[in-house]
Amino acid sequence: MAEALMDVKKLSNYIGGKWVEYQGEVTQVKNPANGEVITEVPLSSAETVNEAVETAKRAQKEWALTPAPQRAEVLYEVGNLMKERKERLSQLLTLENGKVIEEARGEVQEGIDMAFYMAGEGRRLFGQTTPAELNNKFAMSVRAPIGVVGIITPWNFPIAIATWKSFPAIVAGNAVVWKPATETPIMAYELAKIFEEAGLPKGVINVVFGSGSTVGDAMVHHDDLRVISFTGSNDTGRNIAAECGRQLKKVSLEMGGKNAVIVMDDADLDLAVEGIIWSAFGTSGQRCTACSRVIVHEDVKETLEERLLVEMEKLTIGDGLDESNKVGPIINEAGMEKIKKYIEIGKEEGAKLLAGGKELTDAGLGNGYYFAPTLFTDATSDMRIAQEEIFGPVVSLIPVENFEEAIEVNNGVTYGLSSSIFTRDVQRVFQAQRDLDTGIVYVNAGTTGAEIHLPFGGTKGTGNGHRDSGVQALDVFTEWKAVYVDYSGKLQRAQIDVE
Ligand code: UN1
Repeated sequence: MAEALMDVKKLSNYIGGKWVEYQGEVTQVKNPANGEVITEVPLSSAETVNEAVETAKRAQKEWALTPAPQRAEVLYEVGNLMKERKERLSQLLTLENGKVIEEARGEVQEGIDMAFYMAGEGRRLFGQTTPAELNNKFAMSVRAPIGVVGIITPWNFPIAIATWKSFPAIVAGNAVVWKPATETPIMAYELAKIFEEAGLPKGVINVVFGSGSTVGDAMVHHDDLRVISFTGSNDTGRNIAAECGRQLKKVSLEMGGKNAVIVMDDADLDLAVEGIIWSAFGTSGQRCTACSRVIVHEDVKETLEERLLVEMEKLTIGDGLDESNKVGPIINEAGMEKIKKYIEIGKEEGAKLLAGGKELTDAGLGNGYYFAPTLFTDATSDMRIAQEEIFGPVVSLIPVENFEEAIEVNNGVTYGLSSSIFTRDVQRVFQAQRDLDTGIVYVNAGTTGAEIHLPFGGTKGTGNGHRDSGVQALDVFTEWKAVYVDYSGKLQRAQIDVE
C-alpha cells in the first residue's frame, strides 16, 4: 500500500521552483498505523534556509507587483487541482499521519475550501476609504504585502493548517518559506507540486524540510523573514515569540488547548454524548481543538458516564485506511509515552479511571501506536490531567454544581482555544458565548469542526492575539498602509489648518 501511494524514496526541498536534492542527513517517515517506512525526509541545514530566503526575496518583488486578482487565479487553480486529487491526497494523509480516511478527506476539503476562499480575497483585500479632515484631500488605508514570511506547520493537520497560512500570505503578495513537520512531509511535497502545476511563479513558495532546532531556528533568526506563523507546542511557541520580540518580527502563534464540553442538566444527552465522542476521540484526540475535559452538571453525571461508556465500546480502532475504523493510531512513540505518563498522573492524582488507560498491542495492528479511548471521572479542575494538554484520546469528567461553576472551571486553565456547551436554555446559551474565555465557542456541538472562513485561534496561553484562517489571517500577512492624497495644491496642515 505504502509503495503504491508514495512514489519517492527520498523527498527533496523545493527552492526557487526546483526540487533540490539534499545531500546531508535524512530521517525516516513512518506510517503510524504499522511502523512501515514510507519515505525519507531531509534534515536540512541553516544554509538551506538562507538559500530559500534569498530566492524568495527575489521572487517576492515581482509577485507583489502582480495584481491581486491575477495572484488569486493561481489559488483557484490550486483549489481545482486539490479537488481533482482529493482522494489521493486523503490516502497519503492517512498514510503519513494515521487519521482515519474519513477525517483525512475532511482535512483535504478544508484545504480546498481555503483555496477558493482566499482566491476570492484576490478581488477584495479590502482597505477603507474615509473622509479626510481637510478639503481637497483624500484618505484611505490599503493592505501591503510584508515581504518574505516563514510558516512552521504541525503534523496533526499537515495540509489544512498549511493552507490557512500559505494561501493568505500568497494572495496578499508575499513569498513564503515553509517548514513542515518532519513526521508529515508528504502533504508538503504534494502541495508544492500542486503550486508548481498551478503556475505559481518560481520562488514564491519554498519548502525546506528539517527539524525545528535547525531549520525552524534559522527561520526565526533570519533578518529577512519578517513574519513567523507557527502552530505547535507551547514551549516552542514561547521561545519563538521571545526571539521574534527581540527582532520586532511579527509572529502569529497557535499553541494548543485544554478544551471542554459543558453538559448542563437540561442538555440533550444523546447529542452531548455524540459531540463528546467525536471531539474527544476523533483524530485520536490529537487536535488542538480536541475535547479533553467534560464539565458535567452533577445531576446528569451518572447518566452521561453510562452513555459515554456504551458509545466508547463501539469505537473501532486500527489502520485509518480501513474505512470501518473510527479511531486511528497515535503519531509516534513520543506521543504514546506522553499519553501513558498522563494516565499515571491521573491515577496518582485520584481521578477514577472508568475505561481505557492503556496501549493496545493486540495482534493485527502491526507496529503501530494505538491507545484505548480513555475516560477518567471525578476529576477536579486543579488536577494536571484537567490542566495540561495530553494530545491523545483521554477525557476527564469534572462534576460541577451549577452553570456559574461550569464557566469558572472552563476558564480556569491557561489555554483558551475552544469550548462547548450543551443546553436547551437560551439564556445560558447567550451567557455562555459571552463568558467562555476561548477563541472558539460551540453551542450544542463538540469542540472541533472550525470552518475556514472564520478566525481560528485562542485566548490566553493558546496564542498571542493573532488568528489563522478567516479574513483575519490577512492581518498576519499584510501591513496596513495609510495613504493621504492632497489635491488642494497648497500646504494643508492636519490638526492645524482645520476651521
Ligand atoms: C487543530 O486542531 O490543530 O476545528 C486544527 C477543527 C479542525 C481544525 C483543527 N477544523 O477541529
